[in-house]
Amino acid sequence: MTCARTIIGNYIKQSLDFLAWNEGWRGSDVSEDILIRLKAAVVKYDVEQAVALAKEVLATGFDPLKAIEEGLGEGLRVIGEQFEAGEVFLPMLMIAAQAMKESLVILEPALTKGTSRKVLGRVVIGTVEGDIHDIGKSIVAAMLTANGFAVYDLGSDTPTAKFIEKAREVDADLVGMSALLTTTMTKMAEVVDALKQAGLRGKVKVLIGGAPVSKAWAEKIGADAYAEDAIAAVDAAKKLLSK
Ligand code: B1M
Repeated sequence: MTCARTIIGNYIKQSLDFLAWNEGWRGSDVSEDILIRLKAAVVKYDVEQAVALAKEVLATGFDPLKAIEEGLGEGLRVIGEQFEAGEVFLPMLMIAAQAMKESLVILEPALTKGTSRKVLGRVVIGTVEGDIHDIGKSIVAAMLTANGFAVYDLGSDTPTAKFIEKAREVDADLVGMSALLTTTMTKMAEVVDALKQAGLRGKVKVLIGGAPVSKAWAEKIGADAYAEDAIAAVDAAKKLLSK
C-alpha cells in the first residue's frame, strides 16, 4: 500500500514538475509569460483573449505600459510585417488592431492613474491629415496626461488648420503630431509652416513621432524634437517645456 502511494505520489510530482516546466510556472519569469500571451492574442486575432489578458494585467498589478508596448504592440508589429509581406490582408489587420484598441480601453485608465496636479504644459496632439492610425498617438497622449500635461487630443486624420485653431484656443505650449504613413508624414511640415504663418511658432514647440518618422525628419521640417516611443515623448516634452 505504502509502495503504491509512493509510486502515485512520485507520478503526481513528476507530472506537476513537467507542467510547471512546460507552462513556465517556475524558473521562467511570470511577466514574460503575460507578454507572450498578449502578443499571441493579437497575432491570433483573438479580441476576447486580448481583453481578458488586459484585465489580468490590472488584476496582477503588472506594468500596463509594458503590457501595451512589449505585449500587444509587439503582436501588432508582427501582423504589420505579415501585411507588408502580403501574408495577411486588411480585414485581418483591422481585427488585430481591434484587439489592441479594446485592450487599451481597459489599460489606459491605469496609465493615467497617478496624474500629478501641477500642469507642466498644454499639449495639442493628433495624427496628421489623411492618416487614420491612432493607437500610438493615443498611448503618447495617455502618458503625457499621466505625467502632468494638459492634453487636447484631436484624434486622427486631423486637418492642418485644426492643429492651429486648437493651439490658439487653448494657448498651447506644445503641438504633438503622429504619422504612420510615408505619404502623410509630409503633413507634419505643413503644420510647422502653418504655425509659423499664424505667428505661433515662437511660443509653441513641436514634437513628432510615428514609425516612418525620425530625428533627421524632425530636423528637416524644423520640428523641435522627435520621440521614438511614449516614454521618450514624455522626456522630450518635459525638456522642451523646461527651456
Ligand atoms: Co496600417 N500601415 N494601414 N493600419 N498599420 C502600417 C503603418 C504599415 C507600416 C503596415 C505595413 O505595410 N507594414 C503601412 C504603412 C507603409 C508606409 O507608409 N510605409 C500601413 C498601411 C499601408 C495602411 C493602409 C494604407 C492599408 C490600406 O488601406 N491598404 C491603411 C491606411 C489608411 C489611412 O490611414 N489612410 C492602414 C490601415 C490600418 C488599420 C486601420 C487596419 C490599423 C490602424 C488602426 C488604428 O490605429 N486605429 C493599421 C495598423 C494597426 C497598422 C500597423 C500594423 C500597426 C500600427 C500600430 O498601431 N502600432 C502598422 C505596422 C507598423 O507600424 N509596424 C501599419 C502600435 C503602436 C503602439 O505603435 O503607432 O508606432 P506606433 O506608435 C508608437 C511610436 O511610433 C511612437 O510612440 C508610440 C508608442 O510607443 N509614436 C509617437 C507614435 N506617435 C507618436 C507621437 C509622438 C511621439 C511618439 O509625439 C507627438
